[in-house]
Amino acid sequence: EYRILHEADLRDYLAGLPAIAARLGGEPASWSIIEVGDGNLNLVFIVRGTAGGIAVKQALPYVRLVGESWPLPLSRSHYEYLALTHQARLAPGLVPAVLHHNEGLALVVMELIEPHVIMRRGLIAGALYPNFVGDIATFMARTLFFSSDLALPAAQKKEGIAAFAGNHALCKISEDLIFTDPYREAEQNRWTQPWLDATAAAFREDLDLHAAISRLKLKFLNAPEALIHGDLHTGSIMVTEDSTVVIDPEFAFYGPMGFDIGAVIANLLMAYLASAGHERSPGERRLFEVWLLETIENVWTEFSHEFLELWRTESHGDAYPLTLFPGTAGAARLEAERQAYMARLFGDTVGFAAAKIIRRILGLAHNADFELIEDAKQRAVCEARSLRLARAMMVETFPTIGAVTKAAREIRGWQP
Ligand code: SR1
Ligand code: MG
Repeated sequence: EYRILHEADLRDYLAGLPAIAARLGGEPASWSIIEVGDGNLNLVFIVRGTAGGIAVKQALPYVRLVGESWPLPLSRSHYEYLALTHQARLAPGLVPAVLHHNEGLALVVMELIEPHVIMRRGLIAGALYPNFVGDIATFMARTLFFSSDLALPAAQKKEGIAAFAGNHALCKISEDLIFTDPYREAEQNRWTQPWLDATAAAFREDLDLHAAISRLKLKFLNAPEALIHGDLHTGSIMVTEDSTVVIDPEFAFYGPMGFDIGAVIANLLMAYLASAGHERSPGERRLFEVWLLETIENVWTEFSHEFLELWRTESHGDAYPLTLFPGTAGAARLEAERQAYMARLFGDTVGFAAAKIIRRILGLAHNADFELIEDAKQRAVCEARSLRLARAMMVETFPTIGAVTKAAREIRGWQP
C-alpha cells in the first residue's frame, strides 16, 4: 500500500484519522500543508488546522539527497517509530510524541514541536541556548544507560539488539560515508576546491589516520553497548531558550555510546569553527564562541555526571554484579571501575567526534554551518581549521574535554 503522499493524498489520509483530524480542527479543505523537509532522506510536512498542528514524516524509497539511483529501505520508518517510543519512555519530554504510525506508508505523525527551531539554524544565527546542556546530557545519559548492560538483564538487552538488527542499511550509510569514503577516492566525496585539495589528498595517504578511523569503524560495527540515536547532529535537535527536543532517530541501533556523544560534540565544534565565517559584531562573536566552548565542556561533564549517578543508583543490569564488590573495599574498587569506564568512553567520544567532523567536510553530506559561508575561501579556512583539529583528535590523546576545547581555541587562531 506504499505510495508517496503528495498534498492532496495526505489531506485525505489525515481526514480519515479521527483523532488527528480533531487535533487539527476545522474542515480538512482548510488545513494548510507545507513540505518542509530539508534533511537528506525524507519528506516532512507541517499540517495546520484551526485547532493545532502536526508534523508528518514519510520515508522515501530512495535517498532524497541523491535521487532514485540510491534506493533505501522504507523499514527505517519502523525503526524510527520504535526508537521514538522507546526514547519517550526513557527521556520523557525530550522527544516528540508519536500520534500515529503507518508501517505500510512508512509514515510517522508527531506532535508539532513549536516554537522551536532546528538547533543548527539557531547556531548559525549566533543564538545561545542556556538549557541545552542539561537537556542533552539527560537525554544521552538516560537513553544510553537504560538500554545498556548496566541497566538491563542480558536477555532483555539481547532482545533490544535483535529488534534493531534489521536497520543495517542505515548503518551501512554511516559505515561508508563516515568511516570509509572520506579517506579514499570516492565518487560522492566533495570539498571546497581548490583550497582543500591538498588536505583531502593528504588524508587519503595518512596511514595513522586510516588506522585510527578503522579502529573506530570496528567499534561502530561490533560494540552494541546501547540503543543509540545514530545521527545526533544539531540538525536532529530542536530548541528554544528553555526547551530541547531530539528528533529523527531513523539511524537508531545498538551501537557504541560514544557515537552519539561524539556527534553532539563534533557539531558544536563545527559551529564554533564556522563562526568566523558568519556575520556578527565582535561582541556577539566573542560571547557566542565562549558560550560554545563552555557548552562543549559541559556536555561531557554533565553527561558523565548523570550517567555515573544512574550507574550508582539504578544498576539493575547483569554487568558488574554487586555481589562481586562487597564491603568498603569492593565499593571503592567498583567506583574505580566506573571511572575507568568513563575514561574509555571519553576516548571513544573524541574519536567519533573527529570522524563526524571529517565526513562533513570531505564526504558527501555537508553541514549548513560551513555551506552557508558564501565566500568559498573563508569557508575553506574554517573547514581547514576543523580538519586540523579533527586529525589531532583522531590520532593524538586528549585526556580531558578541556584539552579538546583548548586545542579548538588554539586552532581558531591558526591561519592556514
Ligand atoms: C545519504 S544520507 C547522508 C547523511 O544524512 C543523514 O542525516 C546522515 O547523517 C547521513 O549520513
Ligand atoms: Mg536525519
